[in-house]
Amino acid sequence: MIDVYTANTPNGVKITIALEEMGLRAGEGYNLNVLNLGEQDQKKPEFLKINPNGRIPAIVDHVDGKGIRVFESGAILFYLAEKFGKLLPSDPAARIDAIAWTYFQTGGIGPMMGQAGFFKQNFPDFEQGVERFLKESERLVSVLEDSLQDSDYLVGNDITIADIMNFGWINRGPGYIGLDMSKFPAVQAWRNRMAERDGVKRGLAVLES
Ligand SMILES: N[C@@H](CCC(=O)N[C@@H](CS)C(=O)NCC(=O)O)C(=O)O
Repeated sequence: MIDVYTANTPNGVKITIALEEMGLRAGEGYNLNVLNLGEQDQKKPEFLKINPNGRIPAIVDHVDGKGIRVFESGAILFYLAEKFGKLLPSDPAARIDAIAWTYFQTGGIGPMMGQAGFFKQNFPDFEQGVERFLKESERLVSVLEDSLQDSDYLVGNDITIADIMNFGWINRGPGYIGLDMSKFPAVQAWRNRMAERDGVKRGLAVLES
């Protein structure tokens, strides 16, 4: 069994979506532990042993009597993809492309949308701050838009970890930061394509109750 530590957030949903897409089920293939971020569960000493950075998501995989801890959503999805041989293409060029789009999300879309939302909510009068992160978020979404012109998913026509990484943010981020998505029809179509998948639906639903 894999112990999953997560919450219903843009980063948190990636793990349950990936596991459900890989055919695992909450309570069968993995144990779901939902942390209360408001109560600061993620900063408690027992959780810091799993993720020293004090953030969700994280997992512990139990293999041969040993616990393998993995933190950072990109690393977790890469670990699961390698373990189960799913959601990462074997072709070398496609494989590294999926990993590159994974880094693109953790280094770009996530932090930029996160900061845009933070400034908008907490310092709405600090126009330069709001504008800077909103503009950069928009630019990053336009990169996705260009890349989705000729394919159903970010790397060809099959879902990979790259889609799950970016979906976590594109599903909710624009609403959070007030980004007009009408300029990005290919991203919207891809988001809808993702949202219609059974594994994605289940991965979101297990965190909604
Ligand atoms: N780069 C990290 C980001 C993780 C992250 O920011 N998690 C947020 C929830 S979406 C969190 O734990 N926030 C609570 C906190 O910062 O204390 C990843 O991709 O796993």
